Amino acid sequence: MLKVIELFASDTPNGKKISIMLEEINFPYKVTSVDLSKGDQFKEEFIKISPFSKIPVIKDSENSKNIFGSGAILIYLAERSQKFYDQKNKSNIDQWLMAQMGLVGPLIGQYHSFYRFNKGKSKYGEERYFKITKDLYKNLNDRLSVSKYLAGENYTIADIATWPWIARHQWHDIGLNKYRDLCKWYETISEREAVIKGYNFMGGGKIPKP
Ligand SMILES: N[C@@H](CCC(=O)N[C@@H](CS)C(=O)NCC(=O)O)C(=O)O
Repeated sequence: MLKVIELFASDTPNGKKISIMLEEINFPYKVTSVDLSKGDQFKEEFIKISPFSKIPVIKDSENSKNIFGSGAILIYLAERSQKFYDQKNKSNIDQWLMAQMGLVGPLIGQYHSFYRFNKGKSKYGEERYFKITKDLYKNLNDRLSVSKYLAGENYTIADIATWPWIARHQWHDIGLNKYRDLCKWYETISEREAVIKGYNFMGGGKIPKP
């Protein structure tokens, strides 16, 4: 019987990546909420396990390990469960996972900051990140027009990392429906039981339809 993994998170795309993964691999876990609006991430105790003051973090007491950073956590859990990270396809999965870490997450995150949370403060910022986000939708759509999932024929941690960002599509005012293959991928993943459960890990509700 596996020991319970503690997930420190907030109800954000980076948090949901890990709850979805934990549901997918069926590992027992409990969620400790980190309230970013109250500054919990800057508390001394939290910085000990998350040096950049970011969620998500996991504590795996079975292996006496704390891991910060969603990419590292996904790889760790995939290796631990032997799921969604086929070593024969590793370099492909890594490429798409790192593209999420370096591009999809941080850039769409900036778009949220300018367009969703600080509308009217910077026309330049809103326009810049709107264009970048639209380009990312196109890049992902192009990839998914020739590949069922991001790293090939199978669902992997690259999809688990990317999907929660597209699940914020209603904030983006781009129109997910206009991107046929991205939309199909989004809907296929949205139907997975683990995704439905993991998405709602902090009571955030139902997955938004395209
Ligand atoms: N590269 C990190 C990024 C994590 C991240 O940006 N987390 C955000 C929430 S989605 C956060 O904790 N923000 C708190 C802050 O910036 O103060 C990862 O993939 O885990």
